[in-house]
Amino acid sequence: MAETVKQDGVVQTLCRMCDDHCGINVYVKEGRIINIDGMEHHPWNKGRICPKGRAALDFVYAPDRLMKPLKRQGNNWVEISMEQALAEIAQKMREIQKAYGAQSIGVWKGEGVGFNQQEGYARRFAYAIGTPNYFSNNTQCSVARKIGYFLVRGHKPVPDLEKAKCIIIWGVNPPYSQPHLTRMILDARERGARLIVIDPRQSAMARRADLYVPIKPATDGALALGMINLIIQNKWYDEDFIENHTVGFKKLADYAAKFTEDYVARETGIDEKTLLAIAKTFVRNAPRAAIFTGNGLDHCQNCVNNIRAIASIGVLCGCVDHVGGELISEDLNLNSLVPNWKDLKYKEPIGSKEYPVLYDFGENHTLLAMDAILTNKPYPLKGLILTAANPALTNANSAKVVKALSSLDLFVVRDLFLTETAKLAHYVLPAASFFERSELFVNKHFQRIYQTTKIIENKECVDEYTFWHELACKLEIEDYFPWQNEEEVNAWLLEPTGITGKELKTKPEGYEYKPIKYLKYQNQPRPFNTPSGKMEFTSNYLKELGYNELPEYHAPSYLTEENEKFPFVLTSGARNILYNNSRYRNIPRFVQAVPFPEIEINALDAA
Ligand SMILES: Nc1nc2c(c(=O)[nH]1)N[C@H]1C(S)=C(S)[C@@H](COP(=O)(O)OP(=O)(O)OC[C@H]3O[C@@H](n4cnc5c(=O)[nH]c(N)nc54)[C@H](O)[C@@H]3O)O[C@H]1N2
Ligand SMILES: Nc1nc2c(c(=O)[nH]1)N[C@H]1C(S)=C(S)[C@@H](COP(=O)(O)OP(=O)(O)OC[C@H]3O[C@@H](n4cnc5c(=O)[nH]c(N)nc54)[C@H](O)[C@@H]3O)O[C@H]1N2
Ligand code: SF4
Ligand SMILES: [Mo]
Repeated sequence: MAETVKQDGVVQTLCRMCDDHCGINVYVKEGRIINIDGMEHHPWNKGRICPKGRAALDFVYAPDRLMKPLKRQGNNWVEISMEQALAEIAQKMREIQKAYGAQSIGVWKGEGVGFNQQEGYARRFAYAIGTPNYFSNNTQCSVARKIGYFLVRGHKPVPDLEKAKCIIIWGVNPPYSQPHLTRMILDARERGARLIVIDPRQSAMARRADLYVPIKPATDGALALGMINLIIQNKWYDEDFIENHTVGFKKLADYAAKFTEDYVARETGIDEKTLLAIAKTFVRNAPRAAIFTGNGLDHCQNCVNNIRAIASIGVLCGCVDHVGGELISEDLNLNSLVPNWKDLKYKEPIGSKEYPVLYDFGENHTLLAMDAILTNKPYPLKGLILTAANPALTNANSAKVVKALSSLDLFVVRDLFLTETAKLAHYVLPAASFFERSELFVNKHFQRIYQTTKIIENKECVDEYTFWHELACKLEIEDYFPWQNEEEVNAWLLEPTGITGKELKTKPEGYEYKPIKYLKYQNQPRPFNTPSGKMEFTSNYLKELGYNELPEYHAPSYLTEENEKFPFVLTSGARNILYNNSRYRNIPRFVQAVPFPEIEINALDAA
């Protein structure tokens, strides 16, 4: 039974059943959370919550939730105290470090805790123990988009959905993955904005669109370059913006010339008329036009360059930071938990040779970690401390993942449940849920900061900070984690901003740290965060690494290596509203509603 921290009544905080952070009211009575509903005046979800949010109680009070640290003994689990577990883990870590070096231990943070403060702790811990091997779910999440956009623009834009006159929904499925954004898009549609959906599947959003574009998977780069070609040939671009703020226009124009209507139609399955309609609709409404992208573009071959091409369209049309266009959100100057990696003279991180760009963007490849564990190349990876991830289910090639994780000398998993991944561990540590911690969260769409409230407590289910802090104490590296608890961390993070935790408590709907401004790049000496300070249609950084400087299109292998035995193409993702990646499969009413994995297939193909 959880102990309550909060008195009876209503606590306003954020839902963290997915990474969207909707505002919620949490009703507490006699030591227990008894109900949850949406916070009316929260600008993000405006009182609405999805079924996962409503199921937060089933998650937090699940009967199969782990309440005690477990240690594997042969085929059995034995309960031990947190104190003993941490002491034994620290001892084993020292042995591995002595035998194989600091780099032989990896730290892994999963989507269960998202990309914010909790990620900062894990990265900081990796740095503190001297390993370059930090892994996260991001290798298989949206890092391709981050890289693609940053290479062209130096930032990842936020589509100004509320003011746009044309919205392209490209490889993203908001009704299922970010439900409240759907309302924003449909509101824009009601106001007269044109809606185009580019997706191989006729998604729910596609059925509401003015134009639905059923593209062949992973050929999005060809479509984008076809649009670019039309825009350039017809001089539909923003000459002024290109002249003053971009590099590589001529080279891009020459390259895109290959993407004629015929060629694009052959690659993508999109005919000439539709291609023209997409380009014209976008251009007519630009600069109040925005492309909203998602995982459909990340999870395929040629993803980074496909995304670079897509990122170039709004640049050509002057949508950058324009009202109703693609905004540059402004950050808040919080203290950073992540030290500068490049300060340390590390041994080469796993995957940094094969994927140097990924590494430059702060990630190491999780799939290559499996190879390193199994082959000891480029060097042994013997220990792994993993929190909030279930790679045995969520990483590609599950059989290999299971084999690799089972062969570690030390595998520690922190989770709320004994997952398929946890079952492979030597130690499983019970983790605090989001109701059991207080953290800061920055919503870049609205430029607001939030502080969530700790509502309940379970003695041995410590929060992420306490875990890293206590393990650091055992390893005598506590200087990196000098704060006594998360509240102290929050105060330190806030220090440079002048905002206090006390102030945040009075603003559950969020504290607007900066009002949204447009065209901020104008009159700035170095307007964009790219190597040239301009928007880059061509990348010298990539060229120096031996890659093509242009957003080159390569057809996916299912098109170039046709295989009669396998005539169909499977795309995964396209989320279910009840589940979040591997999560919530233990909630009985969800399992009842959707008991089996589902696949969507055309009836003719199925026949
Ligand atoms: N309910 C729920 N919500 C979630 C999650 C969940 O599991 N369940 N997961 C969360 C996470 S971690 C993430 S990263 C986000 C992801 O959410 P989104 O970014 O929306 O990504 P997906 O739902 O994977 O896929 C989006 C769309 O891309 C399409 N698609 C597939 N291949 C291609 C292609 O080659 N080209 C194009 N143009 N489209 C393609 C799919 O058919 C799908 O409709 O959702 C988050 N929200
Ligand atoms: N085939 C296919 N594979 C995919 C995808 C796809 O579309 N198709 N999507 C990919 C994407 S976008 C992502 S992000 C990854 C996600 O993959 P993972 O990083 O594995 O994330 P999840 O499955 O969301 O959650 C992992 C674990 O976090 C635990 N958890 C929940 N809350 C907490 C907490 O507060 N603390 C701790 N310590 N643990 C907690 C949950 O119980 C769960 O076991 O999967 C990827 N895998
Ligand atoms: S979308 Fe649903 S699960 Fe995600 S934060 Fe909002 S209410 Fe919670
Ligand atoms: Mo993700």
